[in-house]
Amino acid sequence: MDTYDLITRNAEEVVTEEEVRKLAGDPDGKRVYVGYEPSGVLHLGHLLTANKLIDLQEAGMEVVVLLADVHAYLNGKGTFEEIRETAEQMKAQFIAYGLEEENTEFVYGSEFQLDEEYTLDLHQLELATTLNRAQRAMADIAGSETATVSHVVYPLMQTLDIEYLDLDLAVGGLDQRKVHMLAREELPELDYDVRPALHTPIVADLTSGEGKMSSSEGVTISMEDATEDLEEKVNSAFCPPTRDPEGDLENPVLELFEYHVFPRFDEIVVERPEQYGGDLTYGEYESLAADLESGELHPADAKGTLATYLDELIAPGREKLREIRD
Ligand code: IYR
Repeated sequence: MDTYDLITRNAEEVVTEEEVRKLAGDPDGKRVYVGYEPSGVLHLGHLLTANKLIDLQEAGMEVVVLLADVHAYLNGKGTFEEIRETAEQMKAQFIAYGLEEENTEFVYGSEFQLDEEYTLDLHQLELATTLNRAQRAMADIAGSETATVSHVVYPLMQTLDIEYLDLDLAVGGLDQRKVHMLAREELPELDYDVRPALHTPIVADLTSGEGKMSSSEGVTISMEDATEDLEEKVNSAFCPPTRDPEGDLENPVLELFEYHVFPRFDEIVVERPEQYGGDLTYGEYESLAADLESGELHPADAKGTLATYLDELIAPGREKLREIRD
Protein backbone atom coordinates (compact mmCIF):
# COMPACT_ATOMS: atom_id res chain seq x y z
CA MET A 1 0.00 0.00 0.00
CA ASP A 2 1.44 3.43 -0.81
CA THR A 3 2.13 5.79 2.09
CA TYR A 4 -0.73 8.18 1.39
CA ASP A 5 -3.19 5.26 1.21
CA LEU A 6 -1.85 3.84 4.47
CA ILE A 7 -2.07 7.21 6.23
CA THR A 8 -5.61 7.86 5.03
CA ARG A 9 -7.15 4.38 4.92
CA ASN A 10 -10.49 4.24 6.72
CA ALA A 11 -10.40 8.00 7.31
CA GLU A 12 -13.77 9.70 7.04
CA GLU A 13 -12.23 13.10 6.33
CA VAL A 14 -8.82 14.49 5.48
CA VAL A 15 -8.23 18.24 5.88
CA THR A 16 -6.75 18.98 3.48
CA GLU A 17 -5.89 16.22 1.07
CA GLU A 18 -3.15 18.35 -0.43
CA GLU A 19 -1.50 18.98 2.95
CA VAL A 20 -1.63 15.31 3.90
CA ARG A 21 -0.21 14.30 0.51
CA LYS A 22 2.73 16.54 1.20
CA LEU A 23 3.21 14.88 4.59
CA ALA A 24 2.97 11.44 3.01
CA GLY A 25 5.83 12.41 0.68
CA ASP A 26 8.19 12.70 3.66
CA PRO A 27 6.62 11.07 6.72
CA ASP A 28 9.77 10.04 8.62
CA GLY A 29 9.90 11.63 12.04
CA LYS A 30 6.77 13.74 11.44
CA ARG A 31 4.75 14.15 14.61
CA VAL A 32 1.11 13.14 14.86
CA TYR A 33 -1.17 13.06 17.88
CA VAL A 34 -4.46 11.99 19.34
CA GLY A 35 -5.63 13.42 22.64
CA TYR A 36 -7.77 11.38 25.01
CA GLU A 37 -9.60 12.47 28.09
CA PRO A 38 -8.36 9.84 30.51
CA SER A 39 -10.90 7.23 31.52
CA GLY A 40 -9.89 3.99 33.21
CA VAL A 41 -10.79 1.51 30.55
CA LEU A 42 -10.26 1.73 26.79
CA HIS A 43 -13.29 1.06 24.63
CA LEU A 44 -13.77 0.68 20.89
CA GLY A 45 -13.89 4.45 20.36
CA HIS A 46 -10.34 4.77 21.68
CA LEU A 47 -9.21 1.75 19.68
CA LEU A 48 -10.44 3.19 16.39
CA THR A 49 -8.07 6.16 16.61
CA ALA A 50 -5.37 3.88 18.05
CA ASN A 51 -5.63 1.80 14.85
CA LYS A 52 -4.92 4.93 12.89
CA LEU A 53 -1.91 5.69 15.11
CA ILE A 54 -0.60 2.18 14.41
CA ASP A 55 -0.94 2.87 10.65
CA LEU A 56 0.94 6.13 11.09
CA GLN A 57 3.73 4.47 13.06
CA GLU A 58 4.02 1.98 10.23
CA ALA A 59 4.32 4.92 7.84
CA GLY A 60 7.33 6.16 9.86
CA MET A 61 5.68 8.92 11.86
CA GLU A 62 6.27 9.67 15.54
CA VAL A 63 3.18 9.24 17.67
CA VAL A 64 2.24 11.46 20.56
CA VAL A 65 -0.61 10.40 22.84
CA LEU A 66 -1.91 13.30 24.85
CA LEU A 67 -3.40 12.21 28.14
CA ALA A 68 -5.66 15.22 28.33
CA ASP A 69 -6.02 15.44 32.09
CA VAL A 70 -6.79 19.15 32.21
CA HIS A 71 -9.38 18.73 29.45
CA ALA A 72 -11.05 15.85 31.31
CA TYR A 73 -11.13 18.07 34.38
CA LEU A 74 -12.70 20.92 32.41
CA ASN A 75 -15.27 18.45 31.06
CA GLY A 76 -16.32 17.44 34.57
CA LYS A 77 -14.79 13.97 34.62
CA GLY A 78 -13.66 13.97 38.26
CA THR A 79 -11.00 15.30 40.57
CA PHE A 80 -7.55 15.87 39.21
CA GLU A 81 -6.12 12.97 41.23
CA GLU A 82 -8.74 10.52 39.96
CA ILE A 83 -8.12 11.57 36.40
CA ARG A 84 -4.34 11.11 36.68
CA GLU A 85 -4.73 7.66 38.09
CA THR A 86 -6.93 6.52 35.21
CA ALA A 87 -4.44 8.04 32.74
CA GLU A 88 -1.68 5.69 33.91
CA GLN A 89 -3.95 2.68 33.32
CA MET A 90 -4.82 3.98 29.88
CA LYS A 91 -1.18 4.19 28.89
CA ALA A 92 -0.58 0.52 29.78
CA GLN A 93 -3.62 -0.56 27.76
CA PHE A 94 -2.51 1.35 24.65
CA ILE A 95 0.85 -0.40 24.69
CA ALA A 96 -0.80 -3.78 25.27
CA TYR A 97 -3.08 -3.05 22.31
CA GLY A 98 -0.18 -2.57 19.94
CA LEU A 99 1.22 0.95 19.94
CA GLU A 100 5.02 0.60 19.77
CA GLU A 101 6.37 1.54 23.17
CA GLU A 102 9.66 2.95 21.89
CA ASN A 103 7.90 5.11 19.28
CA THR A 104 5.08 6.50 21.38
CA GLU A 105 5.43 9.59 23.50
CA PHE A 106 2.82 9.87 26.24
CA VAL A 107 2.35 13.43 27.46
CA TYR A 108 0.09 14.68 30.22
CA GLY A 109 -1.66 17.92 29.31
CA SER A 110 -0.82 19.34 32.71
CA GLU A 111 2.91 19.06 31.86
CA PHE A 112 2.65 22.11 29.60
CA GLN A 113 -0.90 23.51 29.72
CA LEU A 114 -0.37 25.29 33.01
CA ASP A 115 2.78 27.14 31.88
CA GLU A 116 2.73 30.90 31.73
CA GLU A 117 3.33 31.16 27.98
CA TYR A 118 0.54 28.68 27.21
CA THR A 119 -1.83 30.50 29.54
CA LEU A 120 -1.13 33.85 27.95
CA ASP A 121 -1.64 32.39 24.47
CA LEU A 122 -4.89 30.91 25.72
CA HIS A 123 -6.06 34.32 26.92
CA GLN A 124 -5.18 35.77 23.53
CA LEU A 125 -7.31 33.10 21.84
CA GLU A 126 -10.14 33.85 24.27
CA LEU A 127 -9.99 37.45 23.12
CA ALA A 128 -10.04 36.46 19.45
CA THR A 129 -12.90 33.92 19.62
CA THR A 130 -16.61 34.53 20.03
CA LEU A 131 -18.51 32.52 22.64
CA ASN A 132 -20.76 31.21 19.93
CA ARG A 133 -17.86 29.89 17.86
CA ALA A 134 -16.27 28.13 20.84
CA GLN A 135 -19.59 26.62 21.90
CA ARG A 136 -20.23 25.29 18.44
CA ALA A 137 -16.77 23.72 18.35
CA MET A 138 -17.52 21.94 21.60
CA ALA A 139 -21.06 20.75 20.87
CA ASP A 140 -20.09 17.34 19.44
CA ILE A 141 -17.76 16.62 22.35
CA ALA A 142 -19.79 17.63 25.39
CA GLY A 143 -23.30 17.65 23.93
CA SER A 144 -25.27 20.84 23.48
CA GLU A 145 -25.23 21.72 27.16
CA THR A 146 -22.05 23.73 26.97
CA ALA A 147 -23.21 26.15 29.57
CA THR A 148 -20.07 26.37 31.67
CA VAL A 149 -17.09 28.58 30.94
CA SER A 150 -14.85 25.49 31.08
CA HIS A 151 -16.55 24.17 27.97
CA VAL A 152 -15.55 27.13 25.88
CA VAL A 153 -11.99 27.21 27.23
CA TYR A 154 -11.62 23.52 26.34
CA PRO A 155 -11.59 23.80 22.52
CA LEU A 156 -9.24 26.77 22.66
CA MET A 157 -6.78 24.73 24.70
CA GLN A 158 -7.11 21.85 22.28
CA THR A 159 -6.24 24.33 19.53
CA LEU A 160 -3.07 25.38 21.34
CA ASP A 161 -2.01 21.78 21.99
CA ILE A 162 -1.38 21.37 18.27
CA GLU A 163 1.23 24.15 18.45
CA TYR A 164 2.72 23.33 21.84
CA LEU A 165 3.24 19.66 21.05
CA ASP A 166 4.93 20.70 17.81
CA LEU A 167 2.72 18.54 15.64
CA ASP A 168 2.51 17.95 11.92
CA LEU A 169 -0.88 16.23 11.97
CA ALA A 170 -3.85 16.08 14.35
CA VAL A 171 -5.98 12.93 14.42
CA GLY A 172 -9.35 12.45 16.05
CA GLY A 173 -12.80 11.02 15.61
CA LEU A 174 -15.23 12.99 13.49
CA ASP A 175 -16.57 14.51 16.73
CA GLN A 176 -13.31 16.52 16.96
CA ARG A 177 -13.64 18.11 13.53
CA LYS A 178 -15.12 21.41 14.66
CA VAL A 179 -12.29 21.91 17.15
CA HIS A 180 -9.74 21.17 14.44
CA MET A 181 -11.45 23.61 12.06
CA LEU A 182 -11.41 26.24 14.79
CA ALA A 183 -7.70 25.54 15.26
CA ARG A 184 -7.03 26.01 11.56
CA GLU A 185 -8.77 29.34 11.71
CA GLU A 186 -7.36 30.59 14.99
CA LEU A 187 -3.72 29.46 15.05
CA PRO A 188 -2.71 32.02 12.41
CA GLU A 189 -4.14 34.74 14.70
CA LEU A 190 -1.21 33.93 16.99
CA ASP A 191 1.21 33.63 14.07
CA TYR A 192 1.30 29.87 14.39
CA ASP A 193 1.14 27.48 11.42
CA VAL A 194 -2.01 25.70 10.31
CA ARG A 195 -1.71 21.90 10.53
CA PRO A 196 -3.67 19.22 8.67
CA ALA A 197 -6.19 17.00 10.42
CA LEU A 198 -7.47 13.51 9.80
CA HIS A 199 -10.79 12.28 11.15
CA THR A 200 -11.82 8.70 11.78
CA PRO A 201 -15.45 7.61 11.43
CA ILE A 202 -17.83 7.25 14.33
CA VAL A 203 -19.18 3.72 14.58
CA ALA A 204 -22.96 3.36 14.98
CA ASP A 205 -24.55 2.03 18.14
CA LEU A 206 -24.14 -1.72 18.25
CA THR A 207 -27.72 -2.68 19.00
CA SER A 208 -29.66 -0.15 16.95
CA GLY A 209 -27.31 0.84 14.12
CA GLU A 210 -28.29 4.44 14.84
CA GLY A 211 -26.26 7.41 16.05
CA LYS A 212 -22.89 6.70 17.62
CA MET A 213 -21.54 3.93 19.76
CA SER A 214 -20.50 5.43 23.04
CA SER A 215 -19.56 4.34 26.51
CA SER A 216 -21.96 6.77 28.17
CA GLU A 217 -25.11 5.53 26.45
CA GLY A 218 -25.92 2.19 24.90
CA VAL A 219 -23.51 -0.64 24.41
CA THR A 220 -19.83 -0.51 23.68
CA ILE A 221 -17.10 -3.09 23.90
CA SER A 222 -14.25 -2.40 26.26
CA MET A 223 -11.00 -3.88 27.48
CA GLU A 224 -12.87 -4.93 30.58
CA ASP A 225 -15.24 -7.29 28.80
CA ALA A 226 -14.86 -11.01 29.41
CA THR A 227 -15.03 -13.19 26.30
CA GLU A 228 -18.62 -14.22 27.14
CA ASP A 229 -19.74 -10.57 27.60
CA LEU A 230 -18.21 -9.65 24.31
CA GLU A 231 -19.88 -12.57 22.53
CA GLU A 232 -23.20 -11.64 24.02
CA LYS A 233 -22.90 -8.01 22.94
CA VAL A 234 -21.88 -8.94 19.39
CA ASN A 235 -24.57 -11.59 19.11
CA SER A 236 -27.28 -9.11 19.97
CA ALA A 237 -25.92 -6.51 17.52
CA PHE A 238 -27.97 -5.12 14.68
CA CYS A 239 -26.83 -6.86 11.49
CA PRO A 240 -29.17 -6.70 8.51
CA PRO A 241 -27.81 -8.53 5.44
CA THR A 242 -26.72 -5.27 3.80
CA ARG A 243 -23.97 -2.70 4.25
CA ASP A 244 -26.36 0.10 3.62
CA PRO A 245 -29.57 -0.28 5.63
CA GLU A 246 -32.41 2.14 4.97
CA GLY A 247 -32.63 5.64 6.41
CA ASP A 248 -29.91 6.80 8.78
CA LEU A 249 -29.05 3.30 9.89
CA GLU A 250 -25.66 1.65 9.58
CA ASN A 251 -24.59 -1.95 9.88
CA PRO A 252 -22.40 -1.86 13.01
CA VAL A 253 -21.18 -5.44 12.56
CA LEU A 254 -19.75 -4.58 9.15
CA GLU A 255 -18.35 -1.31 10.50
CA LEU A 256 -16.48 -3.19 13.21
CA PHE A 257 -15.03 -5.57 10.62
CA GLU A 258 -13.99 -2.65 8.46
CA TYR A 259 -12.51 -0.32 11.07
CA HIS A 260 -11.35 -2.68 13.79
CA VAL A 261 -10.68 -6.14 12.42
CA PHE A 262 -9.38 -5.88 8.85
CA PRO A 263 -6.77 -3.18 9.65
CA ARG A 264 -5.20 -5.50 12.24
CA PHE A 265 -5.35 -8.93 10.58
CA ASP A 266 -4.14 -10.01 7.14
CA GLU A 267 -6.79 -12.65 6.80
CA ILE A 268 -10.13 -13.39 8.41
CA VAL A 269 -11.39 -16.95 8.61
CA VAL A 270 -15.08 -17.67 9.16
CA GLU A 271 -15.23 -21.18 10.53
CA ARG A 272 -18.19 -23.21 9.33
CA PRO A 273 -18.97 -26.91 9.44
CA GLU A 274 -18.62 -28.69 6.08
CA GLN A 275 -22.38 -29.18 5.84
CA TYR A 276 -22.84 -25.39 5.77
CA GLY A 277 -20.22 -24.88 3.09
CA GLY A 278 -17.00 -25.06 5.12
CA ASP A 279 -14.65 -22.23 6.15
CA LEU A 280 -14.61 -18.90 4.34
CA THR A 281 -11.41 -16.84 4.13
CA TYR A 282 -11.28 -13.11 3.48
CA GLY A 283 -8.26 -10.93 2.78
CA GLU A 284 -10.22 -7.70 2.59
CA TYR A 285 -13.36 -6.11 3.95
CA GLU A 286 -15.07 -5.65 0.59
CA SER A 287 -15.36 -9.37 -0.12
CA LEU A 288 -16.77 -10.09 3.32
CA ALA A 289 -19.37 -7.31 2.96
CA ALA A 290 -20.28 -8.59 -0.53
CA ASP A 291 -20.79 -12.12 0.81
CA LEU A 292 -23.02 -10.87 3.61
CA GLU A 293 -25.13 -9.03 1.03
CA SER A 294 -25.37 -11.98 -1.34
CA GLY A 295 -26.38 -14.35 1.44
CA GLU A 296 -23.22 -16.45 1.14
CA LEU A 297 -22.24 -15.35 4.66
CA HIS A 298 -24.96 -15.62 7.29
CA PRO A 299 -25.20 -12.77 9.85
CA ALA A 300 -24.86 -15.28 12.70
CA ASP A 301 -21.56 -16.55 11.29
CA ALA A 302 -20.37 -12.98 10.72
CA LYS A 303 -21.13 -12.13 14.35
CA GLY A 304 -19.43 -15.23 15.75
CA THR A 305 -16.30 -14.44 13.74
CA LEU A 306 -16.37 -10.79 14.72
CA ALA A 307 -16.52 -11.72 18.40
CA THR A 308 -13.53 -14.06 18.04
CA TYR A 309 -11.33 -11.44 16.39
CA LEU A 310 -12.36 -8.59 18.68
CA ASP A 311 -11.64 -10.84 21.62
CA GLU A 312 -8.15 -11.48 20.29
CA LEU A 313 -7.61 -7.73 19.91
CA ILE A 314 -8.63 -6.84 23.43
CA ALA A 315 -7.11 -9.87 25.20
CA PRO A 316 -3.67 -8.34 25.93
CA GLY A 317 -5.23 -5.13 27.32
CA ARG A 318 -7.69 -7.13 29.42
CA GLU A 319 -4.76 -9.08 30.86
CA LYS A 320 -2.89 -5.85 31.61
CA LEU A 321 -5.91 -4.40 33.40
CA ARG A 322 -6.13 -7.51 35.58
CA GLU A 323 -2.47 -7.18 36.50
CA ILE A 324 -2.87 -3.51 37.40
CA ARG A 325 -5.92 -4.18 39.54
CA ASP A 326 -4.56 -7.20 41.42
N1 IYR B 1 -11.44 16.40 22.85
C1 IYR B 1 -10.86 15.08 23.05
C2 IYR B 1 -9.75 15.11 24.03
C3 IYR B 1 -8.64 15.99 23.59
C4 IYR B 1 -8.11 15.82 22.33
C5 IYR B 1 -7.08 16.58 21.91
I1 IYR B 1 -6.49 16.16 20.02
C6 IYR B 1 -6.54 17.58 22.74
O1 IYR B 1 -5.50 18.38 22.33
C7 IYR B 1 -7.08 17.76 23.98
C8 IYR B 1 -8.15 16.95 24.34
C9 IYR B 1 -12.01 14.14 23.53
O2 IYR B 1 -13.16 14.41 23.18
O3 IYR B 1 -11.74 13.13 24.16
